[in-house]
Amino acid sequence: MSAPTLDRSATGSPDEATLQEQFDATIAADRRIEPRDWMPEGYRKTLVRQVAQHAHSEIIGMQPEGDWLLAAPSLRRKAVLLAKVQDEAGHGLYLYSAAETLGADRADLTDKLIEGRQKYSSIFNYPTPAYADVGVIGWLVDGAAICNQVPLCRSSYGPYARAMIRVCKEESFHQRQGYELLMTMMRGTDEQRAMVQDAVDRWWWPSLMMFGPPDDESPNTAQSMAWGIKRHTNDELRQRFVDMTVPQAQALGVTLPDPDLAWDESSGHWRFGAIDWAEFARVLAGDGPKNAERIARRRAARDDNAWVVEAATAYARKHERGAA
Ligand code: BYC
Repeated sequence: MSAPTLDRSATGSPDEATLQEQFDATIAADRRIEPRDWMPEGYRKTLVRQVAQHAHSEIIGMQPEGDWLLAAPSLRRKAVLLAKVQDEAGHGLYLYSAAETLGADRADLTDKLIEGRQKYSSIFNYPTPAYADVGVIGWLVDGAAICNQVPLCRSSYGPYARAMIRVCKEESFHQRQGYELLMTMMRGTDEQRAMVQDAVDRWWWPSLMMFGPPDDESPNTAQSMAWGIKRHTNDELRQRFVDMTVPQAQALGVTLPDPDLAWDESSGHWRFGAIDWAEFARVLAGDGPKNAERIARRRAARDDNAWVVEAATAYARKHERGAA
């Protein structure tokens, strides 16, 4: 449901205090803020930060799996992977469009990403040396993304929440294709099983880091939850992911690389070991295994394809003039 539209006719423009009151009432009633509505500058900035970072993650996230497009082991696997990687491009496009409804400019956001002034998810700075990585990304990375993004379908900003609905449907397909790929490999040879286990060992901890810093070190969570942008804290979603994933690992027949992982009867949750937050900080600071390569490739894509943007812009202008 959208926010009540302000009546600006009787007394001219309402003052800032009235607008703030109206905004607070919309949030308190759990209704959506739409692009036409007044919003506090902090709310707009927080959304641009999160939505842009999310969009960048989708686009940069095409690279690790994209590396396997030319080496997929069969035509079927290639078609599935191609569809998945194309979906990620689509997610990036919806999200850049959502950011544009907040007044952001897409080319400017891309420049900020390339210049290191905006972030993208830490997870995409890890390498994909084996084909099993494609399956593990689908299972763990898309699985973590679903845990994080399903609640965002109820985010208070309308265009972001609506984009998330379609994104989550597609992520479910991604997660299943990954799990199915891994099940096939686990039914294969000893070498294939070893390849899956090695990929799980490499991706497990970075997947837990995707949810962001622990709650007591997350500067943005409290305000983002008060505004209804985020619906759960980082630690709540991380726990949900672990609880969901451990039985899947058991069904698959792989071991999660955490000696402290144990079922806690009293809380009804899986307890897990300490996350290496120093590694997370290093990756965020640009010092992960693949940071430089990911950004160099994104920069080359922007520069090499600038002529397409120029040609499309000139074509659109010509048609606008014709219509006028
Ligand atoms: N990586 O206060 P916090 C996909 C930053 S792609 C990097 O907790 P917040 C897929 C955070 O930005 C899906 N940075 O922040 C695609 C902040 O720094 P700034 C990606 C991280 O925003 C292709 C600082 O740390 N999903 O599914 O309240 C193939 C403090 O954090 C990370 C999304 O983007 C990280 N992991 O919460 C396959 C979800 N974590 O900005 C799959 C949308 C934290 O102040 N985003 N930081 O400089 C969110 O839900 C939230 O932004 C986060 C962080 C939970 C990630």
